[in-house]
Formats: sequence, C-alpha cells, structure tokens
Amino acid sequence: MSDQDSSAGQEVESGAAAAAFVAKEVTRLWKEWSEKNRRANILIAGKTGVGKSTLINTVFRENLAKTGNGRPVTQKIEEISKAGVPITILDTKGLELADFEVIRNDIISEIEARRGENAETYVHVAWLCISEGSARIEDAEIELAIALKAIGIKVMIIVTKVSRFKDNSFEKVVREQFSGITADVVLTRALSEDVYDDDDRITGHLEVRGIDQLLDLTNTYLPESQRHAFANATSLKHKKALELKRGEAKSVITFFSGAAATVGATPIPFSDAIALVPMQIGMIIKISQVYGMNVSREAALPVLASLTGISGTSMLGRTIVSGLLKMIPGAGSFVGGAISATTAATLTSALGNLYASTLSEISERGEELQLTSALNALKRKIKPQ
Ligand SMILES: Nc1nc2c(ncn2[C@@H]2O[C@H](COP(=O)(O)OP(=O)(O)O)[C@@H](O)[C@H]2O)c(=O)[nH]1
Ligand SMILES: [Mg+2]
Repeated sequence: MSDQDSSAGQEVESGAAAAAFVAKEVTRLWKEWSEKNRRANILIAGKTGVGKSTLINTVFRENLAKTGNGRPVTQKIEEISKAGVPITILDTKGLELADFEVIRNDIISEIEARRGENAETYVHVAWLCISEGSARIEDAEIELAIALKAIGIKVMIIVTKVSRFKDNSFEKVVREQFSGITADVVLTRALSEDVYDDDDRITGHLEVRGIDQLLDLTNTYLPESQRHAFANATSLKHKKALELKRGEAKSVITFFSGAAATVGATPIPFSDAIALVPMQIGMIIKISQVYGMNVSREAALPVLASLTGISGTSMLGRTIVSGLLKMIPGAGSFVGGAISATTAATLTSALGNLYASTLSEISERGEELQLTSALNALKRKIKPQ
C-alpha cells in the first residue's frame, strides 16, 4: 500500500494482536445482535396429506422438510430443522380424528413446555392447514384452533391445494367457521400444475400462488425479534421473500453502522481503522446470511481482505479500511489513523447498502449466491476515486 497508509495510525501493530482484537469484537457484536434477533419457531398442523411438507419445502429455502433433520419430539410431533437455517418447524403428523385428543394434548403440552427459560424454543405462530379438496371442516380442527388461541398462540388457517383464488366458496366457509378464533385465512397452492381437458390435452397451467401473502401475514404475526430469522429462512423463489430480506438487510446495516459510529468513543490499542473491521465483517456476514448464504466468520475474513487487494493478516484492519475509503466515493477521509464517528458510520452503511443491493440484484437474476463472486461484484460496483 502507499506511504500515506503506512504513516497512518500506530506504526507497530502486530498482526496477531490485531486479529485477536477483531475476533473478540466480532464475537461481542455478534452476541449483541443475537440477543435482539432470535430463532423463529412455527407449528404446522393438519390432516395427513393436506400438503404440510410440500408447503414447508416451498416456503423455506433448501427444501427444508426434505433435507432437514426430523427429530421426533413426541409420538405425534416432529421437529424439523437444519443447520444454518434459523427456523424450527414443529410438524404434527396427521390430525387424525381417531386419536385427536392425544394429538391436541401433545401439541398443547409441547407448546407450554417450550415456554421455559429459553426464548429460542417458543412457538411463535401456528399454521393450521386444511385442504380445499376436503370440502369440509372437522370439529377437531376448530377445537385445536380454539385450544391454541386459548394459550395465546396466533393461529393462521392455510387452505392448501387451492384451485380457485377468486370467489372461493370453501374460503367463505372457513372464514365463517373460524371467525373470532384465527388471525387470518390464507389460500395457497404450493405446487404448480397443468390443467387438462377431457381428452388429456393440456389446456392451461396453474402457478404456485398465495405464498407471498402467507409470508407477508406470518411476518406481521411474528414478534419483531423473530422477523430477521424468518426472512433469512424463506426461499428466494418468492417475491415477498426478497422484499423481507431487503428490509432485514437494512436493519443489519443500521445496527452495524451504529456500532461503527461509536468508534473513537472507546479507546483501543490500535488505529481506529482496525476498530471498524469487526463491524464490516459482521455486517457482510449478516447480510450474506439474510440472503441464505452459509457464510462463517472464519470464511469471511480472508475474502474481505482480498476485496481490498491485499493478502495476509498483518495490517489487515488499516488496509481494509483505507482500501474501502478509496473505493467508496464521498465516504470521507482517514487521516492519521483517526476516523470521525460520521465517517465511520457513513463508510459502513455505504458498504452495507452496496453489498445488499449486489445480493438483491444477483437474486433477482435467479443466480446462485456465493461469497467470492458476490464480493467481486461488489468490488466492481465500487468505483475507485
Ligand atoms: N396439486 C397440488 N398437490 C399438492 C399441493 N400440496 C401438496 N400436494 C400433494 O399432496 C400430497 C401430500 O402432500 P404432503 O406435503 O406430503 O402432505 P402432508 O402429509 O400434509 O405433509 C403430495 O402428493 C403432494 O405432492 C398443491 O398445492 N397442489
Ligand atoms: Mg408431511
């Protein structure tokens, strides 16, 4: 790097000590963020075959019901989760009338057991699935909705395998029967299908539908601290998912630029430049994760370093920050190793916004998101001054 960089800040900054500082700071910020943003847990109930697994695979990324781990919690409830996807689905096998009592008691006591000390396990919302084709509503379904409501769970009725989205007569019946019990009724079609005439000729095509509305409503019923996890877990196949992810990326940027603004307020044994590195690493990783990328802290550090065209860890912080300052027009300057609160925040949010819009554009093109190529695209966006 240039002479200007080597004269900035302290002359002697041991790479190892700086790296240790960065790691510690990333961990601290990570913890602070994680205390505000927690895992979301959704209960999904309904008769066998109504389309619960299909719905889970459509709504969430990575075909969650298919590829996730299913762990039997009780005889009737299975817990579905997957490493890196911050959502847990409690899938109730069947809702068969013969042993309805057992199933209902199982569900209610499982929900209550999850209300212990650990807020990570709470059930936040319930999706009660009823297939349009069943054409009737069972007393058991209504009873379950009442029991869930009684213990404070928001219940959404999901009508599955819907053929008609306008003037659906079954929807009217559902709304009537569950009036006053449920949070809302959503019509869904989780699989696309061809339409045939009497002679088996294809006469039309029905697209997946209703998922955007399901995402939208579920998001509003979730507590605020679960919305980040929910946005993360949703599949980019859906327009609404991209919208939720964009919103969550914004809150990541606000959080980390806020943290960046406090640089200078806390004395550290290095130049301010190094103090910014944890914010930027944390921010890049969190934004990546919102978009469903499996990026670890360890993986992000060298890639970020390569973004600024250097390798190795010595002088990492200063090099990254001065590199970024050069790349982001109008971010301010970095004189003598000191950065003002405004410059630190502006720099961080400029980087965050550019990165988030890069991911958003890649997603809109339907391309796969991958850290190195995403960061390269970001780098191409940032014009040198
Ligand atoms: N046509 C159509 N079939 C669906 C839809 N959702 C589920 N299915 C089919 O219904 C069957 C049962 O679905 P599944 O998700 O296993 O139901 P679960 O027992 O409630 O988990 C499967 O053959 C699915 O392919 C849908 O929206 N449209
Ligand atoms: Mg299933």
